[in-house]
Order: sequence, then structure tokens, then C-alpha cells
Amino acid sequence: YKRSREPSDDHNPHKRHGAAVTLATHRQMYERNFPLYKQPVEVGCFSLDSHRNFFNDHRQMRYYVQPRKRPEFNLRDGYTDRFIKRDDGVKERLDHLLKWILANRDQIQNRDKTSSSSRVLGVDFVTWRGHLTKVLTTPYETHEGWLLAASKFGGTIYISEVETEAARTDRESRSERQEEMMYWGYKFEQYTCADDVDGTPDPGGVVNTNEAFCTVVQTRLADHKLLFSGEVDCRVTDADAPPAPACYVELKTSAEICTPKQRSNFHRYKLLKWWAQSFLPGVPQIVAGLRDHDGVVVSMETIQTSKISQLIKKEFNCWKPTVCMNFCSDFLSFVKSVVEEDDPRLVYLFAWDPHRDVSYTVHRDSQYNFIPEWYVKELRS
Ligand code: 0WD
Ligand code: CA
Repeated sequence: YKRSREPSDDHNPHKRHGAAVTLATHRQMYERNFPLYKQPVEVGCFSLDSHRNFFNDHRQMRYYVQPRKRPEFNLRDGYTDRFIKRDDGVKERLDHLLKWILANRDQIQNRDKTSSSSRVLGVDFVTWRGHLTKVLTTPYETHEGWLLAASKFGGTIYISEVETEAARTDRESRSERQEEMMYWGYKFEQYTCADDVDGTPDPGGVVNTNEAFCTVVQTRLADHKLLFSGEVDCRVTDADAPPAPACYVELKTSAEICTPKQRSNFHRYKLLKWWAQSFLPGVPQIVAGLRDHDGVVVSMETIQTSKISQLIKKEFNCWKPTVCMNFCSDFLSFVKSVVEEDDPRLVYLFAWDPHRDVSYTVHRDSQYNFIPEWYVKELRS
């Protein structure tokens, strides 16, 4: 039995009474009942074309075409001659999502007539799904820290990631092998997706990672109303498929599993990230292409997102969904308690490094500003 530093620590992960200055990330502190997480509802979608232009529609939606059981897809094909890579040095922050909000204000506002007076959008938080995935996995992450910038505007808190020094160094010093392996995931999408409902995949085409289809969902975690967007790989085509997001499919590639140790590592590390990413927007199934060392997909595996928590229970000392969700809920409460001033030019920068608490700094009119003037002007009008 370990004595807590303060009597309140047992119940409150914030280290001080009143306005907390840090938030602990120890997994034991978040082992409570699973918090309320409402079924995410799709409120819209948008597309980014091959030049990264925004369209308020589903033109980039793709359709899943089930491959043979032993497909032998060569994921290395086209890497040198049919690949157009998005420039990941360009930071787009929340811009595309903000464009979607401006084009669809009514869709969001109409959903919440009761509290529209204080919050222009009627939601507490706006962010990318990928940022929330990082928050969810924080209690179990031991390698990569994060920086999340938060600003309040019109009563809503916007959260946008800032690249850490470590992530930037990694990005700028990737090996040729790593660069190529990042392509494999996109190539797998090309082998399994068609552009039309009744189409077939075209593995001879160009892979262009500028193209994207994104869903926008609304949901609630405990007392936090969330609006976030995430990139969706494809949807199923059956006539009796449920409405989005339940018809969506997440595609993944992973090294084939040959030993018990590999299986254990897959459950402990990879399934945590896969679960968090798909659970958040309510994507029910994940299709994995299992590949060998040379980038050839040798088998396919379908994983139901809702079955993952059962799958991992056999693993000793494994991660728990409830810890992820309770931590996320407490982190959002912490952000709400810190981000008091309603000013799009004021950024509260939340920082976390493995084995540390979450802390924050405050910045006015700095490099961290991320809510663009065009958005402020338009939303105020
Ligand atoms: O500005 C930023 N810091 C970020 C922007 C970080 C992460 C994503 N983005 C952009 C993406 O380009 C995308 O258009 O936001 C959009 C959607 O993001 P998300 O769905 O919230 O991100 P996440 O869940 O991390 O990734 C979903 C998919 C990935 O699938 P896999 O199976 O690999 O997890 O989006 C793709 C990728 O296919 N993706 C990206 N594509 C291009 N550039 C990037 C990226 N930086 N990150 C993820
Ligand atoms: Ca994917």
C-alpha cells in the first residue's frame, strides 16, 4: 500500500485543490467504471483532393472490395514510380475541419438548442480524432510525448497538435526503409478499395496521399460534448449496410505473427492504438493485411472493434479501455479548468512526456496560434 502525497489524491488525480497545475497519468488512478460514451453520430463529411483542396462532400469516399483469403499483394509495387506523397512538413492544423464547420454551422447548432446562448457551436471541444487517440493511449505510452495547443473561442475549446522536437527529428531522419514502409499502408488501401460502389480496385494506379475522406462526428464523453473529425479508409457496399459511421472500415497492415511473443506484443501495443482510433468515431471493423518482411500480404484478418477488449484480456497486465476513457475524460476536465479566457489569440499549450504529469504554459499572439482569422471573422458574423 502506497500512501498518497495528499489525502485527496485517492479521489482526485489533480495534484492540488482548486485550479490544478498538473494532471497525473498513472494508469492505476483511472481504473474506475467505464465513463459514459455516447454512440458517435456522423454530422457530415468532407473530402480532400489530390491537391489537398477541400470539398464539403463525399467525393473521396472509397468502397471496400474483399480480397481472396491469400492475396499475395506486393506492397512495394509503385513506390518509386507511382507514388505522390503529401508534404508532411506542411502543418494544416485544424484548417480543413474549421472549413467544414463554417459550411455546416446549422447542422451542429440545431442539434443543441438548449445551450446555444453561451456556446456558439453548442459543443465543448473541437479537434481531430487522431489527437484524441493520443490522449486515450497516454497512460500506456512509454516512448512518445505530445504537445496539444488549446484555445477557447465562442465558448468552445479547440485542440490542435503541435509537433514535438523529438517527432520533428524522427520525421527528418527517417531511413529509406521506414519511408518505404509508410507507403505500404496506402498501397494496401489501393489493393482493397474501389472508387465506385460497383467498381474494382486498380493496383496499377498512382497512390496519392494528399487524397482523403473524413467523417465528422458528434458525441459525448462524460459531461464533455465533442465534435471531431477523422480520416476514414472506406465503407462496405452491401445494400443493407448500417448508416455511417457503422458502415466504415479501417484498413491496416501489420507484420505477420509467427511466435507467441509477437502475438503478445501485437495485443499489448498495436491493438491499443487500433482500438482507440476506431472506437472513438464508432468504426466497427478493422481489416488487417498481414505482410511478410518483403512487403507481401500473405493473409487477411478482420477484427471487430468491440471484440478487442475481450481479445486482450488473456494478456497479463494488459491495457484497459476504461483507463483510456477515464484518462481522456479527466484530461478534458483539466483542460476546461485551465482554459478560462475566451480569446482565439491565446494558446494554452499542454505538454506531456512519458513518466511525467501533464503540464501547461500560456502563450499570447505566439507561433502557437492556430485559430485562423478567416474563421474568427466568419463565425462572429
Ligand atoms: O496536423 C496534424 N498534426 C495532423 C493532421 C495529425 C494527424 C492527422 N492530420 C490530418 C491527416 O492528414 C488527415 O487528413 O488530419 C486528417 C485526419 O486525421 P485523423 O484521422 O484524426 O488522424 P489519425 O487517426 O492519426 O490517422 C488516420 C489516417 C491514417 O491511417 P492509419 O491507418 O495510418 O492510422 O490518416 C492518415 C493515415 O492514413 N494520416 C495522414 N495522412 C497524411 N499525413 C497523416 C499525415 N500526417 N496522419 C495520418
Ligand atoms: Ca488505415
